[in-house]
Amino acid sequence: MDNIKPQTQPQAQNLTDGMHIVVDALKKNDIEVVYGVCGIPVTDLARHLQEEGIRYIAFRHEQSAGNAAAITGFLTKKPGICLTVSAPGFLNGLTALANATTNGFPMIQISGSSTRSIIDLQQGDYEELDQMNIAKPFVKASYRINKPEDIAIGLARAIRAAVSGRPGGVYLDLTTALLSSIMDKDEAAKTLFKVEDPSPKVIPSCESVDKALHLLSTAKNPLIILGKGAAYAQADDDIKEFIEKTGIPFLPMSMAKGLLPDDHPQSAAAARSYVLENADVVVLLGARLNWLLAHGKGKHWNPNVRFIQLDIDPQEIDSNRPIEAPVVGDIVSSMDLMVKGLSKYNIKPQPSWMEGINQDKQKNDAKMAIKLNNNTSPMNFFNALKAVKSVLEQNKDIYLVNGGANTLDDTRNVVNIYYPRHRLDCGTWGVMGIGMGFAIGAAITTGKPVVAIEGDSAFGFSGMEIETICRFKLPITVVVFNNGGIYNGWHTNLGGGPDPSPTTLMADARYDKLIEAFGGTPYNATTPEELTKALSDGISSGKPTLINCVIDPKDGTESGHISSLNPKTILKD
Ligand code: ADP
Ligand code: TZD
Ligand code: MG
Repeated sequence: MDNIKPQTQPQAQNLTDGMHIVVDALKKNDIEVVYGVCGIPVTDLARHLQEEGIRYIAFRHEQSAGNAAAITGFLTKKPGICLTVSAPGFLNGLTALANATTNGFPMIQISGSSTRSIIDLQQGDYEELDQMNIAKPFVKASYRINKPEDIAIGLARAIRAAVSGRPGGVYLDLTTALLSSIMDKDEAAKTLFKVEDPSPKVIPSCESVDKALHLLSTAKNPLIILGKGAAYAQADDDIKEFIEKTGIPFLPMSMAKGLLPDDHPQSAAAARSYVLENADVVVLLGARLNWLLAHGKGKHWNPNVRFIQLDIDPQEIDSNRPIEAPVVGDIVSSMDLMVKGLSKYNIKPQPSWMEGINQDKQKNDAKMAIKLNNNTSPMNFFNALKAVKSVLEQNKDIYLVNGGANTLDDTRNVVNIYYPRHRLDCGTWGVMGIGMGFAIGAAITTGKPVVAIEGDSAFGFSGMEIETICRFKLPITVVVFNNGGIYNGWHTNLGGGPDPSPTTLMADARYDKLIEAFGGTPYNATTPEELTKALSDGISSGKPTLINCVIDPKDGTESGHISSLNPKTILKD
C-alpha cells in the first residue's frame, strides 16, 4: 500500500492537472507546511505536496489541524495552511478558521468540495455543502477556484486577504472538478507567480504620531497595554526601546507576555487592577478594548482616562470608548515613528506612579508567595504551578501553550514568559480545543521544545492528537492539570440521580496512560517534587511526554477568573 501512486498522475508529459498546479502555486509562495486530514477529494493533493517537498502534517481532527495552521500564521506572519475534505471535514476546520479571524491570525483553510451542479440543485452529492457561502461570516474572504488557469490568482487573493491589514482567516474552495482538470503544463507554468509584498506597510500620518506623543507628554500616570497585535507585528526592538526610554510601565495582554520579559522592572502585570484604576493616559499597542479589558469602562478603569491607540485597522478605533489619539498604521511603521519622535517631547511619568505600582506589586507578590508555598495533599493549582514555574525558569526559551479555565488563568499569572510570542493560548474567544493543535504547530514551525499546560477538560478537546505528536516524534510535554472536571470535580447531580454532574469528569483518570499507547513517555505526578522531576525530564528528553498532574477536585473556581460572566441562577451554591 505504501507505494500506491496518486491516481491523478497526468498521462501525457506535456499535461498537468489542478492538484499539481495547486502544489506548484503553494511552493512558489514559499509555503513549507500544510496541516490537514485526508479523504475525498484531497488525498492525492496531500501526497503531491509531500512529493514536492512541502511538509504535510496529518492530524486526527481538522480542528486541531486548523489550530496548528493558525498558530503558524501568528508565529511567522505568513498564512498557515489547513487542508480539509468536503462538508464535515470543512466544518470541523471552520471553528479553527473562525478563531483565527477573531484573533487576527493569518490562516487559509483550503478545502476540497463536491460537484457544484449537484450542490446547487441540492441533489444529494457525497459530502454536499455550499462551503464557500457558509464560510463567509467567519472569514476575511471566501473564494472558490473553478478553472485551473485561475489557481495561482486564487491563491494570491487568499494570501493577500489573510496577511494584509488586520490578519485573519480565509477560505479557499477547490472543487473536485478543478482538482482533476487538465491543463497544458507550459501554459500552467506561465500562470504561476509569487505574491509581491503581500502585507504592505501601513504608514501612519506624522500628525497622528505627533498628537499621540503630545498627549503622552501631558500624562502623569501613563500606561502602555501590549496586545497580541504588537506581538504579531514583530516590532520587538522598537517597542522595548520606546518603553525603556520613556520609563512608562507596561501591562501585557496574555499573548503579548514576553514581548518584554515578565520580570522587567517596568512590568505592571502584578499590579493590573491598580494601573487600570489609576492610569490617566493609556496607550493601546495592538490591543483591543474588548471584554478582556472590560471594554475600557466601568469600575475597573479610571473614569478620566484618555486613550492613544495604535492599530492597523481604522474600524477598531472608537469601538468601545472614544479614542483621543488614534495612530492607524502597522506597528512596525508606527513604532519606528514613535521612537524617532521621542526626542521632540518630554515624556516622563511622575515618580510616585512607579513607586505606587511597585508597592502594589510587592503586596500582590507577597500574597502570591503564600499561595505558591502552601503545600497541600493532593496538590492544588498553585503549589503545582510553583513546580511548573521553577522548571520553566530553567527553560526560558520554551514555547508555552495553555488552555482551561483555572489552569489558564492561574498559569498566566504564575508562569513568567521571557521571549516574544512564546505564550500561546485560548485568546480572544476563550476557546477550548487549541491545545494540541497549537503545540504541534509551534513545534513544527519553530523546531523548539513546547510545554502545554492543559486543564483536564481543555485537553479532552484535542487529546487524540497525542498520536500525531508521537507519530511525528515532536518535543512536546503535555501537563494535564487533572482536577476531575470543568472548573473542578466536586459537584453532584442536583436531581440526585446516578449520572455525574454536568461539570464532572473522572478525577481518577490516568491521562498518562494515553501516551503509553503510542510509545511516548508517561508520568503520573501526585506531589510538586514528582511534577518537577517529570516536567524537567520530559523537556530534556525532547520526546513526546504526558504528565497526569493530580490536582484536588475541590480546587478550582467556577469559570476561573471570569465567574462574573455567568448568568445568575438561584441554583448557584
Ligand atoms: P489582545 O487580546 O492581546 O488585547 P487583540 O487580538 O484584542 O489583542 O488585538 C490585537 C489588535 O492588534 C487588533 O485590533 C489588530 O487589528 C491589531 N493588529 C494586528 N496586527 C497588527 C499590526 N501588524 N500592526 C498594527 N496593529 C495590528
Ligand atoms: N467549549 C468551547 C469550544 N470553549 C469553551 N470555552 C467551553 C466549551 C466552555 N469552557 C470554558 O470556558 S473553560 C472549560 C470549558 C468547557 C474547561 C474548564 O475546565 P478545565 O480547566 O479542566 O479545562 P480547570 O482548570 O478545571 O478550570
Ligand atoms: Mg479541570
